Amino acid sequence: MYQQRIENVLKNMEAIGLEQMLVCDPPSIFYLTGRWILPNERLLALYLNKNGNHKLFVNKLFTVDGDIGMEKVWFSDTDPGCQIIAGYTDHTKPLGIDKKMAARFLLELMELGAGSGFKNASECVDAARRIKDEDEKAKMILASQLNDQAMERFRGLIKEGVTELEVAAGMNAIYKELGTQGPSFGPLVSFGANAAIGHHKPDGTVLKPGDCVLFDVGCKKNDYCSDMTRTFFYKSASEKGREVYEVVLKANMAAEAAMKPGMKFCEIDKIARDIITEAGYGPYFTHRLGHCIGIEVHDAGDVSATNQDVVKEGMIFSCEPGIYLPGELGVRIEDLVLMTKDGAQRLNFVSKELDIVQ
Ligand SMILES: [Mn+2]
Repeated sequence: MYQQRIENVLKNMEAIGLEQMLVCDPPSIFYLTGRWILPNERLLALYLNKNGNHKLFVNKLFTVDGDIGMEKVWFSDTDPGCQIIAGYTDHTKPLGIDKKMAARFLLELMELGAGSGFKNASECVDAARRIKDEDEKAKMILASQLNDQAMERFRGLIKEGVTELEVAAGMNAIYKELGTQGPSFGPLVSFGANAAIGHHKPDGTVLKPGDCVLFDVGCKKNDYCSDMTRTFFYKSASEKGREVYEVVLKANMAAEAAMKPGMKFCEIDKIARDIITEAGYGPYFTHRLGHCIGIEVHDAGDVSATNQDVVKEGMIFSCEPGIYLPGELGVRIEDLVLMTKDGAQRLNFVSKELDIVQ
């Protein structure tokens, strides 16, 4: 287990009056123990207690290699898992529960009186995960370096007559050649009007001269994710396409340049959104500016108009403004940034200048 990370979570629990909690989210359990366990529908829970008596409750069907610095409590498919957990929890104190605990397990724990009350405590873990330690920063930087190399090669897949599916197949092969664990999502490639459709999945659409080509791509390396978007044009770019591109680029760069610890996430979103709105495209920027990222491509926490949380050193999140003109084109430009005391340290270095591939 990672002692410092667990201590950070315990500190966050203390701040909301909790001495014990159950973590069920597999990425959070990986974050705290270094072990990936994917239980599907079965019960899996990491019990954290202020007194240091942490335990991992896990079905015997799964493998948890080696000493993880805490007791592993094994049960079988026919054992009463929730009763076993309730045999360890302090029934006189509130019990924190995370977002991934299935309702059927929580209801049973409530019936068993496993805590004096039950509290959503996801944020205790999520807030810790948002601030990367040195090991995580190094892994995130490497994943983005590989993603930069991948993007340079994806550009070379833009050729006369290709389909989105063919390009996507090429992208998967490139991620493999670069020694990654594969894409962290998608990967997404959209031609022309498809780029205006949120999360369009690659299909048989054939590339045409004048199309925009939007790549929203990321890979996993050492279990950490990268995520970047670049939008190219093929053969030519219409006047509208160029104008939209320049507005999105300005919004992306202005937000990145302004980021400082101590700001609120919503203030960063506003910088980018105001530029797009002033250019007359406000209604066509249809999503939040960004999201936190780490073990998951969308970690909890986002750069949005409603998030009042304060940006802190060590956070890594995306800056990805976009403009989507239905039936016509879509442009998005996305980097990951690491927040340092001096501002945003960009993790992606692929050129953002308008690039018309011939
Ligand atoms: Mn993203």
